[in-house]
Amino acid sequence: MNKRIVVLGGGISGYGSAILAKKEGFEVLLSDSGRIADRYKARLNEWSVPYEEGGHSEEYILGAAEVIKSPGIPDKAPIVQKIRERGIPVISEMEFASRYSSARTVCITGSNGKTTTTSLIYKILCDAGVNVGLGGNIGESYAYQVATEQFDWYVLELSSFQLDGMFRFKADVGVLMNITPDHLDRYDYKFENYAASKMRITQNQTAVEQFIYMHDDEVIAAQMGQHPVESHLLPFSARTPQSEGAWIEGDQIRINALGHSLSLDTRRMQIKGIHNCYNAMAAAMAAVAVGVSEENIVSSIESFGGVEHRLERAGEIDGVEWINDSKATNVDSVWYALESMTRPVVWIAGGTDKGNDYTPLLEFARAKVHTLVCMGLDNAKLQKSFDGVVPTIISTDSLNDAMTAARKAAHAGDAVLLSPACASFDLFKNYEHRGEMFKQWVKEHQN
Ligand code: UMA
Ligand code: ADP
Repeated sequence: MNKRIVVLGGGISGYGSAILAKKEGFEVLLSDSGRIADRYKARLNEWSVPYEEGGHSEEYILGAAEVIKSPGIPDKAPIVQKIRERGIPVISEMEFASRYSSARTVCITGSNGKTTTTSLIYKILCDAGVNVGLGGNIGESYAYQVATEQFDWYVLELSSFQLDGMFRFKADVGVLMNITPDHLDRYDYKFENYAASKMRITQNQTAVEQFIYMHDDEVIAAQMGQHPVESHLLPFSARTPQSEGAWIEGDQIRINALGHSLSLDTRRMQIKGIHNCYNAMAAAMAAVAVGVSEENIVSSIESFGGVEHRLERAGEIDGVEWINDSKATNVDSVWYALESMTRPVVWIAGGTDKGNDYTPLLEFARAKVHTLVCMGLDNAKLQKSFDGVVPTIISTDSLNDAMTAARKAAHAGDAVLLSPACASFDLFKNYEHRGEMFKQWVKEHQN
């Protein structure tokens, strides 16, 4: 029997998969077309896992029984196309690792809100003393943890790229936050392909497993209309009162799920905005499904301070509040950022445009933003989109200039919001770098 497994990509996903494959007795090669980081090499050496870098040994790879592909490698990569032509199954780290784990899983996907909701569920479970691991599109490799830890539960954040390589995997509790356009370059620029990928969160589920999803999302509703879901349904909604599920009544979040009822007072929560109500509703129902008590859920959600770079308060200068929302790299996340603003706004936006359509932002921009500071190497599209909508538009091409302009434009009682709607790669290494620089500037300019 062919026991050869090839792992493509030597990042966090690949190194963990290769170690698990080795532990399970496969003949394994980790192959990376670029460089493998020293920290991963050290771990691979520790486990005597063979690896290559700077190219893929085609002949050897095409003799594999199965290939585990890292999520960042697109299907159009020549080596992946050749593997598929040979009919060799291509799977993801999640699919592979789940075969060797008896732990149950809470899996979270969506276009926005994955990391916040995943982190919140993980916190609730940790606070309640559940023996739980965290993985997927966040933190340590899931496969590496399956090789080295013994958890009862995993909370897994899943990107569409990870879901694409999952076939027999079944989430015990699946969570779908929303589906809005993102990553379309990987889906032949067809939104329906991306939406179908997100719906894989429900695959193989039966009435015994729970599917927690946003009831108000029309794309999800359309998908569920086309491909009925077998799972036990737990919807969350801002509008429609549900018989079972979660909804909002004034300042209260009501949850009635799996025979448990609880209420959350949104005024007592540290995370703000309607999107964070959705995140809290989803997290609370997931925790109910795991078996956490009502009062533990309420106290853990109330003490959750949010995740760095997501509407994070960076500090105050002369009565102006500075907010770091550097992770808002698409239009939908900025919509929720502007929605949650209660002060007049100086808005810093821009960067590498992903084919954005800014129309959904016009209403909030008109009502709440008095100055737009564009921060990017090419600001023309942003300027044109908000010309005549926002009274003052300033174009800058560095963080320092953008911050100085924002400080000048802001009055006491205003908020300066960095919520770019764009990727960061024109001026920064990544969104974290952009957020760090923003916070650093605020710190240096506080008295
Ligand atoms: N590579 C090849 N051959 C190729 C192309 C690339 O070998 O043809 C190699 C690169 O040289 C590199 C490796 O593949 O060394 C990178 O693999 P990767 O991009 O999949 O990166 P990982 O470090 O393994 O991280 C991936 C996810 N990255 C992406 O999906 C881009 C991580 O999500 C995830 O946490 C990790 O697996 C563990 O499962 C990050 C991410 O940015 C956070 N996700 C996207 C997002 O959130 O928007 C989806
Ligand atoms: P993801 O992991 O899906 O990128 P994050 O939790 O990191 O999601 O949040 C990314 C951006 O989206 C942040 O700007 C955040 O404020 C915003 N956001 C968080 N939750 C939601 C949600 N439920 N709907 C829309 N936007 C959200």
